[in-house]
Amino acid sequence: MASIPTNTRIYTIERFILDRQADFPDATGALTSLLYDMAVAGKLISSHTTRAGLADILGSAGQENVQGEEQQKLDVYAHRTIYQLNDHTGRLAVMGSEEEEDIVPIPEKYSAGKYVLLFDPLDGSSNIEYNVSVGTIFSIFRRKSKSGPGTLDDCLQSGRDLVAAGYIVYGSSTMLVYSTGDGVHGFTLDPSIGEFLLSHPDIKLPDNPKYYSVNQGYHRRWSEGVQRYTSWLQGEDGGEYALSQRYIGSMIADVHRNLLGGGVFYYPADKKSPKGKLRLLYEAIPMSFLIEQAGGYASNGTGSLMDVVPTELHQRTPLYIGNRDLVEKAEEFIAKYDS
Ligand code: AHM
Ligand code: MG
Repeated sequence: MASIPTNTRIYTIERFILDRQADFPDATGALTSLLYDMAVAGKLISSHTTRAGLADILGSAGQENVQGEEQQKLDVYAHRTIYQLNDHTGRLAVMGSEEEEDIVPIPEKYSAGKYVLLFDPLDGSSNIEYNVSVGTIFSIFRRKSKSGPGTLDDCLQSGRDLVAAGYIVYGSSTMLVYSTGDGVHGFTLDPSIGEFLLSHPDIKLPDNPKYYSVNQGYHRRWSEGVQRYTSWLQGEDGGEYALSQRYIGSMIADVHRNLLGGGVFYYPADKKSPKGKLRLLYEAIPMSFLIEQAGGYASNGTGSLMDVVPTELHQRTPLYIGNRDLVEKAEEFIAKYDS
């Protein structure tokens, strides 16, 4: 991995991504450009999310704003922004979005490329009206088909096949965090110059976790194993931590906080959602890749999420993600009490 220069405090994402490309002499630059386009998408979506509270003043979804343009719901805007930045570049064979039922083809008039882009345009979007952090999650795979338009099969790949994944969290500041498999790097958007600057090089989960994050309101819906695991995290049943509970209800923001502070986020299968709520391809797999790159682990409760090969685009999964020992403990409780 190219070393991170120490002679400057200003290290833009563009320079960082380009420096990484230098590690791969055969690289064509397509992945570099694709990552940079995701950073551009992040800036555009960020500028819209920060104006979300002005919707009533500037016109809400379905109405025209003062410029006579129709307002879009933010998640639709985020989807279209990512699509429009990527449909014509010749880098992608196909896309998939949590906002779309089926795969999102590249228009025939443009050439098909070698990569596949899957994204959740705005995770946690039900939080927007409360001014709570939301985020964009993306995954990049190599296509499996040889040529022509990309297929559903090109999208159904496991975390082990990922070329890159990342997220952009729109919080008190906007951060982009990504990995191409050589560690996890975080950039903070400086809105005054419109650039993402390297702020968190080579992120590793802290050894001493602080938080557990789960929707505790659903306690009665959980299995015995999940209930006992939660008590263990609280320091009962021989639990060694007595962690603090924090739950935003935006997976991206919850996992981001735990990545920096240490801890575990989980959304288990429960009586209401027997297969879990979160999406395997759009949410669980990319976050698992990032957490593994940061020294952690992600599981569906019985084994590594990185090994699960999706069979459907919108497949759901239980998710346990964070510090390895905490996630493995969830697997232990589930194996002991739920199987
Ligand atoms: P979304 O993709 O429709 O926004 O749903 C996913 C979100 C996650 O960000 C979050 O962890 C979860 O739903 C919250 O669900 P709940 O309100 O059931 O706790
Ligand atoms: Mg989502």
